[in-house]
Amino acid sequence: MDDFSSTIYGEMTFPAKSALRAVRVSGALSKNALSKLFKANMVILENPGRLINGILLDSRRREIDFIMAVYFKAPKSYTGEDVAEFFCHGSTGVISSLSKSLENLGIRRAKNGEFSFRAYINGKMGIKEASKIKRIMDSETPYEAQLSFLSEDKIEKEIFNLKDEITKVVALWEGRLDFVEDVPKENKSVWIKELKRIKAKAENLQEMAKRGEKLKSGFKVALFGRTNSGKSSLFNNLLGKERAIVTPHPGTTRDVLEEKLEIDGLPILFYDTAGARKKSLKIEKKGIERAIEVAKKCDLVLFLFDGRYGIIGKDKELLKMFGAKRIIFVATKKDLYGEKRSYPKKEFIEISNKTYYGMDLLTKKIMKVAKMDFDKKGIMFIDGKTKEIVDEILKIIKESGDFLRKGNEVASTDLLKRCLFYLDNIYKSDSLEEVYDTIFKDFCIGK
Ligand SMILES: Nc1nc2c(ncn2[C@@H]2O[C@H](COP(=O)(O)OP(=O)(O)OP(=O)(O)O)[C@@H](O)[C@H]2O)c(=O)[nH]1
Ligand SMILES: [Mg+2]
Repeated sequence: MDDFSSTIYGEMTFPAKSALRAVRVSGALSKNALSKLFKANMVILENPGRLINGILLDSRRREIDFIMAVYFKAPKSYTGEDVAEFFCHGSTGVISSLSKSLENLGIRRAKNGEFSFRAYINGKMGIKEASKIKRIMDSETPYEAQLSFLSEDKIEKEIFNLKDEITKVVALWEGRLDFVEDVPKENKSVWIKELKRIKAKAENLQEMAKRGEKLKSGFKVALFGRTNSGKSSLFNNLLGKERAIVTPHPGTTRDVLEEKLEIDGLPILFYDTAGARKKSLKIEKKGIERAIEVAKKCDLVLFLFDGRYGIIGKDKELLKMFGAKRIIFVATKKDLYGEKRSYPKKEFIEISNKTYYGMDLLTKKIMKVAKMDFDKKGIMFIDGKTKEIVDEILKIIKESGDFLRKGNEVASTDLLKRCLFYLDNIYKSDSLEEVYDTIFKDFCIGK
């Protein structure tokens, strides 16, 4: 990764037949590339930053395509080096010809993220901006993209607040220690209270990061209930396709099915599970165990029951397993019983998989719960390094508390100072190799 003197090229667009494909070149030979491979009425090298119409040539100056090209003169370019960009017709033949010609000029293919890495080396972007770009590129839903854009500034602000809080407490404690050797017992609770304030802030940060991770993986919803309650039918209706097999026979679904949907810009994962019944076969039992296991891990359980019978016998047994988990009770087969039923103590939604009665309401309810988890204020995407630092800080705060309780205020203060050291290092760069591996390696070739 230390070969910064070579000129590199990479395709910026997706390599497929399309309206347009673009190739970027960066380094000292960019000018060569333009003067040898681009022909126009205007001298492109004398017009930096201007997109110019012309003709693409190959190494033997044969005409290949009508294209547009632009020249950026160092340091006023993305990478900080001389840059040439070629916007060609989206043809495999044209791009192959251009690649070959560039290689003939001694220009090599870029590695993933190498343009951005050079931009970083040349001071064109910091770690913070690079992390932001990485996150934006990784986002899969509009909501995620929006949050990715805000994330880095939010992390910086939160880290700053935490640092500020710790600095204040350290100053306070050091000041007190200058005056008294032994802290009186009655004052100890004040120290502990101060430490708890910091801990709450750090925990909040950790919590927001966890939500960020959850947003990446999706909000998980399990469809759970007895055999024949209509889980697979609802699963199919939610997805708008016949994904799961539906039959009138109890015990149709034997394993867990998973499908991702985007609703209101949020990724929602639905799990169809095997239903339980009184006399389950051996194979069904395995399925039911898996169903319980999956449902326990989900963020929300839709507990389905046949609306004609309500929550009975086995349902109650199954319900006990979920403890405090968020559950929406769903009475199915509304088309078969008409009158609104009421079952003791449980609030429930009535639906019909046949007439789609109640489907909108059910979706709204699911999204209401999901949105609570994905509230913008409470989410942050943090990278692995920051996550490790936050975890470490929480560990140190805990140790600092242990020392306080043992009456060793000096040791607790020293530990808190260590937290400050860690926080100072969040936006400090590691070795170039590490920076490349943690951020730029995942970028695409032309980025
Ligand atoms: N009339 C009516 N029939 C339904 C409704 N929902 C499901 N069914 C029928 O009930 C039977 C069982 O439906 P499934 O969706 O396979 O039920 P399940 O809960 O997945 O069953 P298992 O996979 O065996 O646990 C099928 O014959 C469905 O057509 C509904 O809302 N109304
Ligand atoms: Mg089923």
